[in-house]
Amino acid sequence: MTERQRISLTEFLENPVVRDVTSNINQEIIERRSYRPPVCNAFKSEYTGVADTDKYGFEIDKESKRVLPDIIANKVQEIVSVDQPGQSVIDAFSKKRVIGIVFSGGPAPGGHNVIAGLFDAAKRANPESRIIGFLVGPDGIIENEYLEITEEVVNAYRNLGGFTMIKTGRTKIDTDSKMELSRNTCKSLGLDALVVVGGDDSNTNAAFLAQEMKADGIQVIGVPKTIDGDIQVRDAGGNVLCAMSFGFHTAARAFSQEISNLCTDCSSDIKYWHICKVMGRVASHLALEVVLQTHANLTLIGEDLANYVDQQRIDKATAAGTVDYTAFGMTLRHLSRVICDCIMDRAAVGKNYGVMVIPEGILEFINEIQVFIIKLNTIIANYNSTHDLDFHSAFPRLDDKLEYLRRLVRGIRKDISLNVWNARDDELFNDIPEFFQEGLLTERDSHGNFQFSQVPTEKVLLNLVRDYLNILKEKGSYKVGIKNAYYQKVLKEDRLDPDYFGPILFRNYGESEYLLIKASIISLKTLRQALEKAGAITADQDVPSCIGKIYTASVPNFKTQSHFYGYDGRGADPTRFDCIYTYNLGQTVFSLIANGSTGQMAAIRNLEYDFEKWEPIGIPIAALMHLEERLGKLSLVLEKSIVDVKSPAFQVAKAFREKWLAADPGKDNYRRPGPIRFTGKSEEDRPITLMLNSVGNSHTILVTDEDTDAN
Ligand code: FBP
Repeated sequence: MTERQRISLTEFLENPVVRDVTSNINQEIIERRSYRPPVCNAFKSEYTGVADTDKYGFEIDKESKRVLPDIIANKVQEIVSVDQPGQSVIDAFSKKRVIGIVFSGGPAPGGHNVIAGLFDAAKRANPESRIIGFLVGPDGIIENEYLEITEEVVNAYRNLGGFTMIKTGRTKIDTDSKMELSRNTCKSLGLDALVVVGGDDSNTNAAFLAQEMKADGIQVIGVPKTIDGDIQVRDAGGNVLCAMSFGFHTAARAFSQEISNLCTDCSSDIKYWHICKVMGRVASHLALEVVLQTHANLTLIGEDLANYVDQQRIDKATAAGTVDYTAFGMTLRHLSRVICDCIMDRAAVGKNYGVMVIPEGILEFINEIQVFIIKLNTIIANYNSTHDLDFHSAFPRLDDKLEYLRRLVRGIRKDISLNVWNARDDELFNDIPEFFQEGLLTERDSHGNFQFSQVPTEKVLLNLVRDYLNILKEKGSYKVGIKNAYYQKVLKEDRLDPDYFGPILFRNYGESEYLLIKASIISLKTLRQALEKAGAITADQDVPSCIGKIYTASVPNFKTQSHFYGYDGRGADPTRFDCIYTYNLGQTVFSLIANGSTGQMAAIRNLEYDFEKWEPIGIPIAALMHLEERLGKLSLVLEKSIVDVKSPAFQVAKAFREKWLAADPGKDNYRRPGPIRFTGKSEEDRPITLMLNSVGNSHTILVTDEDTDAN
């Protein structure tokens, strides 16, 4: 044996292999950093212009007209290449500029490429232009904290996920003093333009900043970011201007890979139901994309539940000459019943396992819960403004909050003039588990949004599902189906006649591949009674062990594992789609700035088609705004786009619902999307929802009752 060399740990750490495998830099990062996304045709020229177009129209909100007068007349702008620019165009385009950029809200993969696209375009137009990144979100503008973005900084983050370069934050510039401080920062830095990369609320902020700083000559451009995919813009005529915010594709693919792994795992050890909550504060776009990517067994889409009508209840009420208002919209209890039915149906064919996807924002679409959220929003907002105190600091413990609500009912607290909270609310609220009460009373974010990510929605639903499954178990309707061939084998091994015992034990003997124990047999005691009653055994005989074995195998055990997919996907490195999309958004931002636009959101039209068809545009933000309840009062905000249950993507997912539930003796129908691959060919290079909607939009899809199952 060769003698082993003795070295110190310090020397060992210097070993090239050790150094290599412990380095922060690996091949993936090197490849990502060196990748240069292709640019849209318009950006191939040295100069670009913007052309106002009247092709698209909007229904303008009166309030928007009133408070955003200087940007309300903005039109959609198409970015066009300018091949033979005049000197004035060259001068304006290539002027030395200082451009500030800020990330606002939750991270979304691709943000760094927005900066890279902007940086490259700005430096190409004038190498002396400067890009400034405000640190930790809008607070960086308010407090004048920034990072000078250099070539070196940009190169370190090209095509990489997160917002790590300059961080992000959720502060809203919503008071006169914050607006004044922001304006001072922009002026003191000599900014020509400010770029706000954010979601619906942040683009709302961008519009107000654009209005505020118009007189100072500081342009403001928004960029549609959010993994939630809820910034989708159409004009009044339904023309798609922005099919999807950036980051959605990556997050959905990241979640899908994890969830697909769970599909593989659960169908291997066949003992768990995996309950996967996926992000999306309100809209269920991510859940919809995940089901299309993975074919998980059961996916709830909030928007679909809101439309639910319980025909049985209506018929019953009509027959009794009454109206049942609870028949419209899904209640939590009813939803748990729907879930239980799916679980039971799979168990009946021996599949007591599966994968269920629950959108984070599902509670938004459950009427009874939505009412609580709105009422509590109003109460909290009212308390804060009446007392100039924060409700959550004033009542830090759950008990204090509940006592405050009780006092409202008893009329002891007169904080709320309108009667928002009554005895019935209090009674219903006290009926729900403490952790859920706590969730519903959780602090709203700075934009007044309910923080669904803080509520263990899956736990709420699972508790109801478990309770109901226990009832079904006691009633004898929830059973694991026993494969007939297995039953035959087990009985024959013990030299018993399967055909004799079959009709005694099963409700469907001889009719089905999977046998279901009779509903009346719910314990060893009732099993023995059934056998005795049929004369198969006498009172002093034991239940044959093979029959005991079959019975035990038929008893369902609902074992679950819960998962939350959100922050992990938000931090993923962008898909190639998001890399290209965001880099071109950055280029679009620069074109809008260089052509004097303000109050516009950079976007790419035709994202749903091949790259060659992509068209960079500017969308007027003010025209998209409308009044919405926030922090208990109406505020002007950008409209969130939720899943359209008439969209081709949803209709396809719905048509495959039964097939993917796979409550039949056949195989499961899971799809393996695989990991996010930066290089190499992948079947779909953009969200499946977008692909289906683009194919579907060129057809009129007629959905009939018979179409509900595409098996
Ligand atoms: P944005 O709308 O800011 O992009 O954030 C969306 C989101 O990722 C939601 O899906 C989620 O509900 C929320 O952020 C979580 O927020 P936080 O990071 O504050 O926990």
